[in-house]
Amino acid sequence: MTNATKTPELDAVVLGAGFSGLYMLYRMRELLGMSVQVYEAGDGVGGTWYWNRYPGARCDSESYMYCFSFDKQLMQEWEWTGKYPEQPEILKYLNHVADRFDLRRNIQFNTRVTAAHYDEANNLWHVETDKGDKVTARYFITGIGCLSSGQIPDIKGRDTFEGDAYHTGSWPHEGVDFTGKRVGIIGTGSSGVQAIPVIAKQAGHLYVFQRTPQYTIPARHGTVDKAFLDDVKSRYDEIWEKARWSAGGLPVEPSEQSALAVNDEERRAVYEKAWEEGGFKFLYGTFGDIAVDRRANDTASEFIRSKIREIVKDPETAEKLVPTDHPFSSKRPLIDTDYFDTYNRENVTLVDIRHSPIEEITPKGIKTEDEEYELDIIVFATGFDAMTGTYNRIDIRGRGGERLKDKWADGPKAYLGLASAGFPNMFMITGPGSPSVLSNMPVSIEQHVEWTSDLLEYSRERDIATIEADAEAEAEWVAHVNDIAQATLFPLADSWYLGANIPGKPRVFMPYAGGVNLYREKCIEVASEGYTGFVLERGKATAEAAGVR
Ligand code: N01
Repeated sequence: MTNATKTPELDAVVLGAGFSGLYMLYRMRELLGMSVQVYEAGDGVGGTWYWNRYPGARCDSESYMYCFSFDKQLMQEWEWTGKYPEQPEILKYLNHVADRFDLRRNIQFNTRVTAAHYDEANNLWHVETDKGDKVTARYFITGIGCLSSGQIPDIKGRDTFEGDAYHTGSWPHEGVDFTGKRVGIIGTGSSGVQAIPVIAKQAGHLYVFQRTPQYTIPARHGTVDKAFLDDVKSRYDEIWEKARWSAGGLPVEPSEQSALAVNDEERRAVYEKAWEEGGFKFLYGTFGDIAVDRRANDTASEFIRSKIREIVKDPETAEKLVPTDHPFSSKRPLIDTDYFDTYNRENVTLVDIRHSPIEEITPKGIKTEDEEYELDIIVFATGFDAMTGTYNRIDIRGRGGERLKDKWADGPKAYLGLASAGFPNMFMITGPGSPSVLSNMPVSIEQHVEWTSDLLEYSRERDIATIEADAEAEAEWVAHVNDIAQATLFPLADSWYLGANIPGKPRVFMPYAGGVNLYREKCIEVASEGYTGFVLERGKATAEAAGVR
């Protein structure tokens, strides 16, 4: 890219108008008075919640915690209707936020950033879009989400299918009518498990192509109790503070008891109660060692297996649905509504593709080793090239023209998941190496946005022009992220956390598993010590006058 200018046109270019981009824009514009241009590929705000409109899509965090906390009035005035927020309601909320804070005027929709190159001579970023925009900015900030590049497996004959095919992560806005149709769905992760019961109610027949059986806990979804919400609102500050200092970004009381410290009867009673109450409490609120101790985990895994066998009436189908190849919660834990029950419906067939793999997609449907299934619609609930996929699709180049994609060829390298050495003045909101996907996202997003904007303010006050992660600090952090993951049960599953769902992707555990609380503590420590692990360089003019570099 050419056209180097000495002074950037903008203080910042921000990518994405989801939770991250919206709050970054608000913070930089309103609190720091900076000029910001947001580019958003969709034609509206919402990020993940703009794209993922598949039937049954909703969040697994309870609604009162799946929102912003930066504006007390906003918190008081918004009324959630569902216990868990459904996709249309979250989208409505984010549209409300965009309007309430007049954010749209700095967002250019239908525009994808294609390239961002750091210009060392002028210390600025040249940013280009697919609409032909070319702008320069001091800071380049990504709010591109962790799960924004959909993955459709390269199955033989994929493009020959004559019916309609959809990926859950880029669902048609007008919806899909499944009435009376023969539908095949591939994938039983969070998206599949949510979509399957809803599609089954509409479809003529639904075939679920399952590669890995899943543990899933009932959500016990319903409308949110008004008295409960009123109580929450009267204690919101306290509740949020608890979430900020929790491991998962939720105001739950984690159990400290070991699953191995109680007898079988007591343990079963604890699991039963959590199963009845529903949601993530089963993971956090039952026993403290489920996610780290294999023997403790076995008790939880076995309990869920017993529930599957209890719910699913056909024993053969039940056995196919029972997960045995990985421990509970080593893949992303799931919560569902009527998932296992759905397999009791006459119009639903489970196809075990672990034992009879898909050979090809034909013009008529899906052909496994054993049978060809004729279909009108195929739904790919096959996930995402998580955490790094979207970065790799943008031509990001740092010092000396180094491509981020090349630097990350063996796995992402970022200090605190916020910045990468060699890419000055670039910041990632919930980047790899931060708690992000292992936490309630809005809590982590707010922490990143606030920490980053504090750093920008600190730098402005001191005339610091270049902020860059130190390579040594980055290497230590990446090693630390890996060490923490090794102490958990996460490495025991083939999951997208490890890049295992993408052929050829390096097997590296990407999010920080130490918890939102420990991570926050580390970020505060880094800031209070003058941003240790970052190299801060002053602006040329000031530096020359002061005789420093
Ligand atoms: O994707 P996934 P997702 N042949 O990668 C299967 C968030 N989210 O979209 O397990 C056959 O989890 C794959 O099988 P296997 C949440 O963080 C949140 O469901 O790899 N099957 C798996 O079953 C979540 O974790 C919410 O063997 C293939 C499925 O496709 C993340 O997004 C809702 C295959 C993919 O599951 C991703 O969830 C939705 C192939 N070639 C999503 N390739 C909520 O908050 C893949 N599969 C509620």
